[in-house]
Amino acid sequence: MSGSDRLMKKILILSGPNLGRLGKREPEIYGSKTLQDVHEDVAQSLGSGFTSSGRQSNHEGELISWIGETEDEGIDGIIFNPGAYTHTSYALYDAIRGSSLPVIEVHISNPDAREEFRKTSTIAPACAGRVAGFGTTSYVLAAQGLAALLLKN
Ligand code: CA2
Repeated sequence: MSGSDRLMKKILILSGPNLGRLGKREPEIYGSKTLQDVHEDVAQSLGSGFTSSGRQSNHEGELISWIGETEDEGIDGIIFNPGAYTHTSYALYDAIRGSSLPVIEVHISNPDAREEFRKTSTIAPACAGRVAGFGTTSYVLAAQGLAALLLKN
């Protein structure tokens, strides 16, 4: 790792089940951008003091392992869209609680304006903040919020 790398704040963009199909199905709900497009939008929106990388998994255990490894990888904060695990996963809640990094919950749609089961987030109490309902721009807004938080601390 070079000296300048060490000065950069590292943001992980983490996405859960089915989000790898973004831009390919249900564009009326989730828009027409692919997850790769979204990762690039976030990277472009961040200032020069930040780097970002994106990962997606359909598997709860893999998401949990990745969250557990972030501190060792030198990551400073996480933007996390857990997909439908948002509404069911106490294991992801525990993983976020067990990490000392700030995690911002992000959603493309507004889960509170949809079906009843989407109104519960098991991870929300473990997160530093939440952005939802702005389409894929939610990821960019969450990155801006996280960047401000990281510069403050
Ligand atoms: O609005 C969000 O970002 C959600 O996290 C998306 C989840 C949903 O279960 C949450 O309630 C809200 C679903 C992601 C499914 O993504 C797809 C993308 C393209 C095609 C099909 C599914």
